[in-house]
Amino acid sequence: MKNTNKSSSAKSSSCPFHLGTGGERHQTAASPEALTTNQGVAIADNQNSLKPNLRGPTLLEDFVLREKITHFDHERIPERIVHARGSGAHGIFESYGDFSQLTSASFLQKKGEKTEVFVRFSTVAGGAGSGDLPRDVRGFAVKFYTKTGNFDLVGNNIPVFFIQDAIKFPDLVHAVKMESDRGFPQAASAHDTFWDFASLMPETMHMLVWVMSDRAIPRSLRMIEGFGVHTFRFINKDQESKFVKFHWRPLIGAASVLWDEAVKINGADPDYHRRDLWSAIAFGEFPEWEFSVQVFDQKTADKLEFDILDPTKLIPEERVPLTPLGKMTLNRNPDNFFAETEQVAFHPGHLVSGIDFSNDPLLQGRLHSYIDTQLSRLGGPNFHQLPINQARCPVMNFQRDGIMQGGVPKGRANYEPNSIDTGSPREFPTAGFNSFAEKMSGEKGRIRPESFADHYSQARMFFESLSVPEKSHIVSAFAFELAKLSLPHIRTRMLGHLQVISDELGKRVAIALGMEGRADHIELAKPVRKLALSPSLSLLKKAATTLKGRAVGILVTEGCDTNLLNKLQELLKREGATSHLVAPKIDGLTGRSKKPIKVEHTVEGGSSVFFDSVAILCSADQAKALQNNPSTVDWVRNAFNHLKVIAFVTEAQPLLDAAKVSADKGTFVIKDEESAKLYVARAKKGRVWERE
Ligand code: HDE
Repeated sequence: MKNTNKSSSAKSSSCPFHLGTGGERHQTAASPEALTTNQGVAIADNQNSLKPNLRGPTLLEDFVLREKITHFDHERIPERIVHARGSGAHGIFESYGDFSQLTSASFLQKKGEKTEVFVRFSTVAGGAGSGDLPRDVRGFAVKFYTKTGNFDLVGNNIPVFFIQDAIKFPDLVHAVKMESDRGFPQAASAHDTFWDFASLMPETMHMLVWVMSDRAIPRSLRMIEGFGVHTFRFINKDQESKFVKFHWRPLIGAASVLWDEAVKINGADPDYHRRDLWSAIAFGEFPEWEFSVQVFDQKTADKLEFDILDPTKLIPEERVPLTPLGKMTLNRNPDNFFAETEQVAFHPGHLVSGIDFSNDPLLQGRLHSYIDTQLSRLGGPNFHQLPINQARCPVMNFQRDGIMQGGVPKGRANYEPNSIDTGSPREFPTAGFNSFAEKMSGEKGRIRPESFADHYSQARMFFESLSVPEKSHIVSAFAFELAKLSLPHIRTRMLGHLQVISDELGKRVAIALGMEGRADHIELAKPVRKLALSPSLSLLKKAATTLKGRAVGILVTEGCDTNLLNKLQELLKREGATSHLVAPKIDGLTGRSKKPIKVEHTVEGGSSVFFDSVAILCSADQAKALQNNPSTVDWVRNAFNHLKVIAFVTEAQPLLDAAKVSADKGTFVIKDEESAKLYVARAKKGRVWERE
């Protein structure tokens, strides 16, 4: 589709709108093109509206003004009711091989087959202008522009969901978003209505434990896992079908921040995740994910303790391992945020041959919602014509007209079959989309299967599969959220549920709240079962030993050891980390070598919460001076409190003393390359959990 905002002939020097170089107002380039209206009419005056006299009212006939203001008025389209805040990127998916045994999906037929993708990551509850680090689920939506049509995998970074049936979604979203009478809180689940709803809906329990876990406060969008959540089907060319669950795994490892960091980051840089994704791609550090499926047949499904159609349950990898299918690399930032990230329209119903739905009642409801939402969000039924949504293969049908019709269909026949236009498209039984021929019988009704009734066993399995720090974070998160409630009966009801999920969880949260013995009694539909643990659900147990994609903050001062700084930066670069210089001042800094040092942040602007690890390279006299500087002391103190591995030169000791940093397994004195290497080796292992 052509960009219609610009006259396509305007580039030619013979264009009537190509201005000369003499005397025009506000002219910046040597020979600029004329400003025009959207109808291509050159604008003579872009500074003053049309009036009947010098001090008179503005005239209705000023079409230049009215067009400009009208367009401006509608610059924001209605934001997504959920997942409003998002960040997008273009990329490539590359198939690892020929998976035709499993699926006839065209993008999985050949090793090395490349398919363009566009990905949009998002938070769920907040508005488009909210911060990047609330405690929330992250959307992970991928549009594959395959040569046989677009396939949208519209998933999340958590493998299960809050509810089992689509009919509850508006209730869930109303409950979690800002309360409708007061308009707050923005992007936060820590309020009465969310916990009221959740505590009355036991099916939310498993998801609640996930949302209170570290998964809900990711370190970076490059470091989240992704899940299709529902069970889908693969179908091969012989119409044989297997069930699949979709997974994305970040190649640099999944990681999270601490809650205290999340709170501080949201204040210090609400665009932290968006900036991080954008910068990584801009600097050629392309984020990568492995795409896998858990493949299983009906026999395996029958053996599982849960119904595979229940989206509040997962299938542990220990039961059905992942089959890697390919790799996705995000390698290009959008050219225009609105045109691409905002206007991209995902829909779980955008499916290609070889993939099919399951009867998961949550997925089934989504199939209506997404196309419906685009009608008002993007203004009509032609949203597929927007460049970001266009299929990369021919689109040929008899759908016509409608608001914002961007095409000019030719020919007389706009129906099928027809005998007028012999070249017009026809149905294609062999390679067209065919649904799996599933046998169905039974009685119609508003019903839910008994096999969906156990809401606690997997919640317990998840909690008990985690490491000690991860469990503690869940306890603190529940305590934080429940302490925020103004209605005590919701708190005691929730404590009742937590007690059922796990004795340990219930007790620890109750103690943290000072409410031991106050939990409500919860009537269970089914007894809780003891399930085998699934260590693969723990982020820490499978944490990558790497500095790839990680950021190291280096505090430098006037007169610091430039030689050591260079060596440290070189070592970090070799490990794939980026180093960021932070100093008391942004300009005019010189090191011991008297050479100027280019600084990226001041201490106030470059909080240590932005970094995965820090190094303190100050000169002796500056360390003494900075002892009395609260921002610098906080910078160091926060790094220590947030369990970061810290390197420092001996000259920095007074500053460390002021920040009450005591030596431990995560603090390293560095003086030369050898000692810096020891620091780097430990920093690769991540946080100093012993310190927590
Ligand atoms: Fe969505 N969801 N959702 N959702 N969802 C939307 O579609 C909806 C659900 C997810 O970056 C909306 O275009 C219903 C599960 C993502 O543009 C809307 C139900 C999962 C995104 C909608 C669900 C998701 C959305 C809002 C229950 C994980 C952002 C704007 C039946 C598997 C996509 C839009 C993007 C967006 C409806 C449940 C993921 C209103 C009715 C489960 C990642 O159509």
